[in-house]
Amino acid sequence: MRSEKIRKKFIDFFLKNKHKLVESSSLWPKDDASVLLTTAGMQQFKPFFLGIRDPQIDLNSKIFVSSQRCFRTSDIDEVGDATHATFFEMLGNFSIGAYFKDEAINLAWKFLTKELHLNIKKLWATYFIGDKNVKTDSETVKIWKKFLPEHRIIGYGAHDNWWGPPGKSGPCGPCSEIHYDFTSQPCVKKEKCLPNCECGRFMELWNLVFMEYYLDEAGKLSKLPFKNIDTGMGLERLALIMQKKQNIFETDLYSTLMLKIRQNKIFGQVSEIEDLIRARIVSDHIKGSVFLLADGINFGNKEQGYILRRIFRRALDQFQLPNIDLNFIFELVDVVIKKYAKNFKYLNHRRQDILDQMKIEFDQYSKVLKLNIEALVKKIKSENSKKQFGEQTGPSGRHLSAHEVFVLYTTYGLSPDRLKKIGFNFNTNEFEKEVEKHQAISRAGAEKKFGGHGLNSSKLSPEQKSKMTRFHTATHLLHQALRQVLGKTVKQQGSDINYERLRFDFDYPQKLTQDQINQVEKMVNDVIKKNLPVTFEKMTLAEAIRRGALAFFKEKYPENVTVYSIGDFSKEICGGPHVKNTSEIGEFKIISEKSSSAGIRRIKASIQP
Ligand code: ALA
Repeated sequence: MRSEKIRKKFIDFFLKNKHKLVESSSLWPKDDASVLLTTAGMQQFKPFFLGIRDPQIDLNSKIFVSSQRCFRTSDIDEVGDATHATFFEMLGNFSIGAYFKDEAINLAWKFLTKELHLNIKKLWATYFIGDKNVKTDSETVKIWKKFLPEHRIIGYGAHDNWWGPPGKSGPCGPCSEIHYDFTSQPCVKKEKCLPNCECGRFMELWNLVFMEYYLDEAGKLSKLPFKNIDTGMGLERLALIMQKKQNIFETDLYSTLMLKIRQNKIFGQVSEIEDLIRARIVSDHIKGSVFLLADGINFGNKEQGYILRRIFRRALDQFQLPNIDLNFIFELVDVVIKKYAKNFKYLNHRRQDILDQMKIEFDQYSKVLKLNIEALVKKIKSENSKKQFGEQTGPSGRHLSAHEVFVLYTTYGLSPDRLKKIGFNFNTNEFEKEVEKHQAISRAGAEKKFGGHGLNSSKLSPEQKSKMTRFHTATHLLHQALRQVLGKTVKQQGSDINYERLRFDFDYPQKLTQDQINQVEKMVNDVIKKNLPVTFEKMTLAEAIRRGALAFFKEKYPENVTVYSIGDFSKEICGGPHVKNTSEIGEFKIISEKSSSAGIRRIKASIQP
C-alpha cells in the first residue's frame, strides 16, 4: 500500500467517523513564541485546547483529522537509523472537549485492525503509571483490556507516557502509546524486553494523548477547560509496516531519493554501511530543507534559519569533497517536490524560490569550505584566551570550547559536524546549550516586539506613538473586514506595527483578487467614516469567547481579559491601546498584498492623516 493510499485511508476513516479534515498548517508557527517549528499535529489546535478560541465558531466542528507536516530537531542525531527523521508527516485525530479516552482508543484500534488489518498479536499498548501530581491512568488500562491481553498493556512514568508541552509551557497530558512488535523473540533482556526497549524489537507507532492539563512556565500544572484528545502516528512508520520494510528509508516516501543518491556514488570510498547512513542523512535533510524553505524560512544564524542552515549544510557535509554538485542537489529537490506535490500543492509554486535560496546558501558554504580552517581555529582560540571567555582551551590542540564552536559557526558558518569530521573535539551538548542560550535571547526580543508594539519606547515622539495607536485600531478593522470578505476561517497569524505602516499576516490559501482587496479597503474606510466609538470591557476569558471576541493566541490568556469593541463591527481580546473613535484613524490604504509563506498572506497598509 503506497503512502498516498495510507494517508487517504486514515483521513477517510476519520471523515467517516464525522471528523472534519483540516489542512496541514505551516512548519513555521508564527503566532506562537513558545516553539520554533511545528513538531506535532496539535500545534494548530493549541488555541482550541487552551480555550481561547472556539473550534465550533472557527471551523464548525469539535473533532478533526489531519496529516500534519512536522519537523523535529531533537532527533537529528538519530537520523540514519531505521525509524528517525527530522521531517515527517503526522497523521492525527483531535477532539476539543468532545470525545475522550474510550472513543479515542476504540477509533485507533478499529483503524489499525479493521481498516488496515494489522496483526493483533503484534500490537502492545502503554499507559501512564502516575506521579506526584497525577494518578495512575487505570481508566486507560480498563479500556485496553477489551482488546489486548493484560501482559501486553505496560505502564511507564512521565518519561515515556506524558506528552508535552512542546516548548516551556502549554497543553499536555498523560498518553497511551501503541507499539508494534516486529518479532516476538525478546532480546537479551528477556522478560524485560518490552515496548521502549532499545533493541529494535518494538516501534512506537501511534501516540494517543489525553490532553487535559496545562503546564505554565513556572512548572505548575493546572486543568485545561476541556478534556481533549490529541493523537499522532508517523506516516513513515506506518508505511514501513504496511510495505513490510525494515526501515522508513525503504518505503516509497524515500525510495526514489535513496536510489538516486546511492547510484551516484557521491560519498567516495566509504564502507557499505557508511554509504547507507550518509544517503539516509542526505535524503532526510534535503527533504526537510525543501519543506522549511517552502514555508518561507530562510537560511540564517538564528532560530528557524539556524535549523535550516544546519541541516542543509549537514547534508552537504556528507558528500566527498570536492564532489558537491548543486545540480545534483536540485535533482533531489525535484524528486521531493514530485513525490509530495499532490498532497502539498504549494510546493510547485515555491520551487523556484527554494532553488534560488539553496543556490545562495550553497555558494556561501562552498566559500567556507575553501577557508583555511586550521588557521581560523587558531585565530578564534587566541581571541578567546585574550577575552577569557568561558572554558579555556589553550592556543593549540584539537579541543574546542562550546563558545569557540559557536563563534566558528556563527561567524564563518563552519558547521559543528564538519569540525568534528576534520578531527576537532568538543562537547556537543554544551554547544547545543550555547545555541539555545542565544536562541532564548533573540526569542525574548521577538516576544517583546510582538506584545507591546514598542509603544513604551521613550525613543518615539508623541506623533509617532499616536500614529501607532491609530494603526493598532486599524489592524482590528482590517482583521474583521478580511473575515467578512474572505470568510470566517481567516485568522490572524502575525502583526507588526511601526509608525509608517501596519503589517498583517493571516491564513488564506490564495492570492487575493484586486476586487477583494478593494472590498476590504472600502469596508475599513466605511467603518472609519461611521465615527464608531472604541470601547473596552474587562471580563473573564470564557465570557469573552462566549460573546464571540476574536483572540490571537500566543501564550495562554489570563483568566480575566480586556475586550475591545469597535461599534458592532469588531470585538477582539487585546491589551490596547486604541483610539477613542474610528474617526481619529484617517484614510486607510492597502499598499501591498502578497504571500508571506505557504498558506499565509501578508498585507501592508498605511493611513493618511
Ligand atoms: N502530540 C502527540 C505526539 O506528538 C500526539 O506524539
